[in-house]
Amino acid sequence: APYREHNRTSLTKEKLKQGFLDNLYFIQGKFPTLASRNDYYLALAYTIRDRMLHRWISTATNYYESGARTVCYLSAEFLMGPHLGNNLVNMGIFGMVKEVVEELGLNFEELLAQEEEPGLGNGGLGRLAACFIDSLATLEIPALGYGIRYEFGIFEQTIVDGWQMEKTDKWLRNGNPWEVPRPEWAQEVRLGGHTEQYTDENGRLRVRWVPAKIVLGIPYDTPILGYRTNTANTLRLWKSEAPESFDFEVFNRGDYYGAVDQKVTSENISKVLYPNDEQLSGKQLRLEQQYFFVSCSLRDMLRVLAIQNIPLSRFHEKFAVQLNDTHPAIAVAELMRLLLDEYLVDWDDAWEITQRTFAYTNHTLLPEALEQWPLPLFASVLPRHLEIIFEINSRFLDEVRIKFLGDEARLARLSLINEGGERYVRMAHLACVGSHAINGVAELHSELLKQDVLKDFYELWPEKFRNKTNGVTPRRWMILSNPSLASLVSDRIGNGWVRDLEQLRQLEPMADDADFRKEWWDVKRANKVAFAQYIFKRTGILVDPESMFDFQVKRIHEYKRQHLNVLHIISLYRRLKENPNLEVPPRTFLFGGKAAPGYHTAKRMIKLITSVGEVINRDPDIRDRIKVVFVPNFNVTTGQKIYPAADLSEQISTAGKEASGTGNMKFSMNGALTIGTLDGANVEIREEVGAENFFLFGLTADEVYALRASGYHPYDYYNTNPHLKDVIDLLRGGSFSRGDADLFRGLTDGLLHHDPYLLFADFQSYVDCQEEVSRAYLDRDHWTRMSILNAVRSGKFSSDRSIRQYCEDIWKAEPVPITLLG
Ligand code: 26Q
Repeated sequence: APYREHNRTSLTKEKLKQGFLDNLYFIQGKFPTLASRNDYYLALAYTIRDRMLHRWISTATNYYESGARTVCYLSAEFLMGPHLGNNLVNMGIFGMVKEVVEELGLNFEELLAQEEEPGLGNGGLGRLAACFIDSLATLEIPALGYGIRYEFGIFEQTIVDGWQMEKTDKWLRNGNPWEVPRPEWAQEVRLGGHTEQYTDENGRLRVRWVPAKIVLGIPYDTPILGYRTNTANTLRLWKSEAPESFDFEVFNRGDYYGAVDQKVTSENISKVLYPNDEQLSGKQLRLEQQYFFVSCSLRDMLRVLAIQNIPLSRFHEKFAVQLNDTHPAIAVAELMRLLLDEYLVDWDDAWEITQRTFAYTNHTLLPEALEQWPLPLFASVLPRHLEIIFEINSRFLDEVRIKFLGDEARLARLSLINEGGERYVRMAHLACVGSHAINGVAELHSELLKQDVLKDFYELWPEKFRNKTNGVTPRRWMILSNPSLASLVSDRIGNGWVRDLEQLRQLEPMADDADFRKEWWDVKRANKVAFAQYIFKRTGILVDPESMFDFQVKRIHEYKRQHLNVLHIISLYRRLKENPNLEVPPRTFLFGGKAAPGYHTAKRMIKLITSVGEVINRDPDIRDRIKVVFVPNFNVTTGQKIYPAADLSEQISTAGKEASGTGNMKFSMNGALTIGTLDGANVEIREEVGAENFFLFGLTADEVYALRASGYHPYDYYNTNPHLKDVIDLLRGGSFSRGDADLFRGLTDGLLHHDPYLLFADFQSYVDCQEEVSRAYLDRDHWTRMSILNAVRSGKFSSDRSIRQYCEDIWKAEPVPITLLG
């Protein structure tokens, strides 16, 4: 068995150490006295990568030979977080490698922290994709993640004078040891230009697309290990480049600078991740990005089909392609185009293959967030696709006409083209029509899709609609981030729970065991101490680990209602000032999250949080009782420190607005209690952990709907609720803006006169519920009991469960266990 003995693949401590020093010498070209921390990190990363390659190659060979059905997860975002620690956990060598590193006199934590996280996503949707590819590998499902290798990921956030500042994310500056470029599998992508009709040699009328430019997509592959399996799947991200030959043509015409210019334009396509909540219209580059990675990915699948000698007619049997939201929905038109124009397949056969290939996941309930592209822009980037979309639409509307005779309004609502004024292509409609399955990401969300956002499609094709409640990987979000909790659990029930999270329920009886509760509390306490040190280092604010750590971390958005949290904080502050004898436990309110750079209200919400914090944290009467902290730059890395240190998780979106949420699951798994509305997956978390272990407040989605229908008047709440009035008046008077009554005028006026997310309607219920939380925290035993029950009843929220359901119900994909070569 040559590979098992090999210096670069063996998992013995001695060989690991040898490999590490070899890599420092032969890859970094350094010896210990001159090596930087980054040299050591890279040497270590390569040592681990060496040991992954054998599994990766074995996996590829096994898949090739089995010809197995393959899941392709198409996503514009993969928010992976750092690879090193996760790979060590999944390979089962975390402890051994830590020892090796420490025996060499190095600081292991420091080396792990040296990795720049690949932040190739905005938030929930991108992180979900990352959890899903972890679970796919762990369940030994043949799968690839396809996406874009952005040169700049999500911006880095700093806070200056209480405001968010953005810095570009240069995650590749020190090199990326986890990826392997595969230039031999590059794909050409056409863009722009026009179409022409011609008659082929058989006398048939055909269409030719004459593009204005061609760019190259270079795949960069990253191995994705399963947890203690031999499987190493692939994340394949495309980087755009200028094709040599195309450059050359321009060069020949004597236009050297034009050629260089072309090169720059080509490279721009994969340059930067777009933030969500950005005004879309006119963002040609974003449409080009979407088409670029989709086209590369579909052509890559066709390449695999060809080398495996599988006929084109069986494309949908070989590949199950999941569309992560509408960002890759252009795939429907692109597969049609490839089949029709390049492989000369008939329309009906092409359409059948297409529909049987794709499935679509929706991630939003905000109608304004549904992607639509202005027709002129679409026509100029993808002229042939627009023709195909018109043809799909015309055939589709014929079908609707037969089913709903004479219902013209319905036709207009269902059409792939929004014709009300400016014309747009509706990407969600394209995804629905081109897919055999459509799913939401939590029970409530899937129901609301059927009743509301996609109602017309549901009435047309009820059989296409599914629910697949989101999940998160316990490998990153428990084992790696909260090792003390993980070993407390494994000490009692072994480690079967890591692959089968429902096993945590075996610990339910331990909630009544005082010794176990003490150990549980101590773990939480130690995590809080560590986080308090982190806060001090990052913000200079001292917080008391004895206080309740109350977190709201997520993208900053009005519908997520960080400002409702702030209104409660102001109300509590006011009550404590008025009545210093109030018995409330000390609490640290922590916020984290990025605002889209162009979303001005969200940026002002950050300023609101930091401004209220500044007043409270300085107030000598209050600062030992409550503190307000904004943790800068919330991302995967900081998340891994946050969830284990949380007592309370704020999930307070307006009911009916948050599709699922996944942070809510990470908190609960780590023993935080939730204060939340009946929104997204909160509903299911409450079902699982028990209503008595969950702090519920606020209107239900139905009540929200009814209130809006009957006319919502936020000003009436202000007038009739003196507590609310006091809070708003303090804000309006400048108490938290050093007398500047204008700083938050826009926010308060918006609430008083519009309040689209019903903060005022939920205010009193929220404040009352927070009082209940405070009372509960005073009873440490009872709180710990609830904390334990939250964690051990969160088995449903493993992404392994989600992926099993996708495999069974949508993808029809089965495990292929990997035998290692050699
Ligand atoms: C679209 C067009 C142009 C530029 C950017 C975008 C864009 C990018 C990202 C739009 C939306 C997103 C991200 C959405 C997202 O993260 N949604 C969240 O998905 C989670 C996983 O299902 C859910 O848990 C959250 O409820 C949902 O908000």
